[in-house]
Amino acid sequence: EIRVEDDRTGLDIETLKRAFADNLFYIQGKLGSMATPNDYYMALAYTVRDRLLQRWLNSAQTYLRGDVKVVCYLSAEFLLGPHLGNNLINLGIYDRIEQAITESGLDLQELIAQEEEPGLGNGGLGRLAACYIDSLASLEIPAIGYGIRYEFGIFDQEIQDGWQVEITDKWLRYGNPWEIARPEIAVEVKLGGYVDHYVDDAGNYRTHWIPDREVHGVPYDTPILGYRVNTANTLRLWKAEAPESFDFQAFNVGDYYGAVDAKISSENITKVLYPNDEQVQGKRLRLEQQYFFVSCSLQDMIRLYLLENPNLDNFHETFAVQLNDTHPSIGVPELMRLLVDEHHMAWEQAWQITTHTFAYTNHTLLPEALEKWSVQLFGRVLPRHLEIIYEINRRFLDMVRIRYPDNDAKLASLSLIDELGKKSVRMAHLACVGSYAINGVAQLHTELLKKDVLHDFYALWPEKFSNKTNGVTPRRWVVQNNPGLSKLISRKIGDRWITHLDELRKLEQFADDPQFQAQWQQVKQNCKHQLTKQIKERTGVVVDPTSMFDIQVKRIHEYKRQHLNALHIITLYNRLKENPDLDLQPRTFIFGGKAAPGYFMAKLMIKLITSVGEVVNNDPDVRDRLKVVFLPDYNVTNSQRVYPAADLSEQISTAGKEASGTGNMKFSLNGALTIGTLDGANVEIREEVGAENFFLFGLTTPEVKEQKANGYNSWDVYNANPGLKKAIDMISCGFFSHGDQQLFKPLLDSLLYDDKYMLFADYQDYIDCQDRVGDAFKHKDAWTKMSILNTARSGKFSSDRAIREYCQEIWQVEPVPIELQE
Ligand code: 26W
Repeated sequence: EIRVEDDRTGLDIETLKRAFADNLFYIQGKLGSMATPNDYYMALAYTVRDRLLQRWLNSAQTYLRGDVKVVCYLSAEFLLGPHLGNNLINLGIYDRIEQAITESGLDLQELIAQEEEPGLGNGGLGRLAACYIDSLASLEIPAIGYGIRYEFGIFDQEIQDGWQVEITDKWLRYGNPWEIARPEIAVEVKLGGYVDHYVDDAGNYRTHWIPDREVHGVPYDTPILGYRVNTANTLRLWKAEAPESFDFQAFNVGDYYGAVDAKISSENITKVLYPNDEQVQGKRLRLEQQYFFVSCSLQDMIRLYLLENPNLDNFHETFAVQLNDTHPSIGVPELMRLLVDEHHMAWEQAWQITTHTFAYTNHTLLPEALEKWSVQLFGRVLPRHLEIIYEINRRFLDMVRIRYPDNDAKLASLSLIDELGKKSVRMAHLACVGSYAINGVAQLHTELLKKDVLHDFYALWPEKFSNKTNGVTPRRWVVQNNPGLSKLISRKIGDRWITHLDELRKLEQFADDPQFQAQWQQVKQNCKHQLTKQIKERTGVVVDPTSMFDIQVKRIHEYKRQHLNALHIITLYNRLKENPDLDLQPRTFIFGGKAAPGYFMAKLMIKLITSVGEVVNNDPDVRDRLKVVFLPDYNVTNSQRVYPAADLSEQISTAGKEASGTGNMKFSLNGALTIGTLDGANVEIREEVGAENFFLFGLTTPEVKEQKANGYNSWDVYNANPGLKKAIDMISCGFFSHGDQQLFKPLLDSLLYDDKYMLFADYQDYIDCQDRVGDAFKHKDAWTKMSILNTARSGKFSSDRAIREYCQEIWQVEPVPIELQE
């Protein structure tokens, strides 16, 4: 019997080659002779997508039919990174595809590099959402990711004359083979207008919201395949469209342009990702974005639920809805509105369901990042929701009054409405009141939430609070990005570590083994070579791959203190200038990260780094021992070569400011040592890898507080510390700016006269610690041992562990394996 493998599902080399050729011809409409690299990429992407569709449809069907609880992860950001390589690995067909592509006369790496990454996020929070949906699928948990299909994601960064320049991210330009639009299940979202209250014929109080605008939400679905399982969950991102292609009424009275205008204004809602993190702007369009995607998502859940159930009474038993920060917290009054106004449920029952549906993750301690909406703006965009919030607040404060009689201060501090200054809605308070669970993202962060930011809520409901330390997916951050290391590990301990990351502990026994150390060093050296090549290509700077790679990649922010790192570089530079014979460990300092376009100080920090680089890299006295590189356009794709090549990971935020950090975990997993403060998850990384394998410096959170209370004065520190003074004075006198003494003045003034983030307080300890790092790096074997132990002991920081905790302790969901019937 001859078995003909289907072109769309077959996995043997010949079938894969034929499918690839078919897709090039029938989907891209190209012959080999005219195909561009992008055509080849598209043909391959469709070949791979075909092979996961069966899993995707079976998963969706199983969830719909079965009596299963589904996690809905609501996030304004999903920083996915490219899909192709990841899907090849999760499907387990990487090697076969590589062979098929090679035999077709092409290079798989080159095709993979064609993909424009969906950069639908700013940084940590968005990337965490991407790791979590990977783990949910890999753990076979029924889940839907709900978010926004931004037409333009996070901007592309160019460096011109040392400054950041923003370029529009046109990621959809050449089409997106991974998504499928589902216009047949589009939903309607209302905005603006006013609210009517009336009594219906049966004597019921009813509410009617008369909006002044309506938009359609069209879902675009992307499959999220788990690692070597049949589960393929859905990421459902909403695009805003005008209800009609244009407004016929306006058109008929001759206002064609007016009609098209209305269409444009509707579609604006999902045009562009706001590129600020940790800084709220209070813009109307942002509120519209948040409401739009949350309303679409909740309406979608209700539609799905009513396919199988007669009413919404047990909605919360089918859906656990996680709020990724407060950005989707408008979901609380929206679900109330849908249940009470549209489905005519009693308030009390609706509140029961709502408060058993939502759980809230906080991601930041910075006061300027806590979302607040002016009541005035809120009422204009969402008049009915403002009423509902007032009613939630009235009932909530009645409860508070019983708990704290005669305590107006308590009422004011807990209220959903901030009455001081411009009246505003506190979204974190709304999220706390509307959720059955509240969590922070690292132990220290959760403690600080309980003690400071959400202290009053913790006093009310201690049982709602828990910690869920962040994690990252080992599939992308080790298997895909560091194949050399992955193969070395699997040869030693098998490959179960990929889904059970704690098994990396088995590497501990080889940490002293000279042969294993040599192999480990070889892998690191290869990665450093590759990054060296990329640095040359992308910046023109030639670096020494045997030097220590000292790396800080993350959003540029004063609290993350990239400028403290710069002060260290200047200090080393000065030492070398004073003593050219100094026995100094050669180092390459690598930076990467974007600054919010409106954050002047962060942009000036980039200019400082590039300016220091220009001087240092071109000074023949130090050239072979210090190099400074600013890698432009740091994103998921460009980070791929970075983590594997790091010797030293810079995690130097002011204690008490970084909620968790996740880059710190990616570095440690890839065998970098950390120099860091006791902040965020650094605390737990140090606990896991051992204090002797971690370079600790800096004030602790209580010490920061104490120094501030005792009138910390950075000016005095500057005058008392000659090394610091010299570094600052050089910047100030124009040494790094061709004599321009004004350029860096705003940055220096903020340090000398305020130093909100305590750079000067931590300066000397940082320098001393860096000296210990330099000494340690001279002893190759001891360093390699520490590197091995960092990897071996980082298993805790898998997003699989984090998701298991969410499943058991918050969501109460179980795995549902998917059968793969043809
Ligand atoms: C509204 C402006 C805005 C936008 C985004 C404020 C705050 C945010 C995010 C919460 C910022 C963010 O990404 N926070 C990071 O979340 C990571 C995942 O939990 C943590 O690891 C980082 O420490 C935290 O900074």
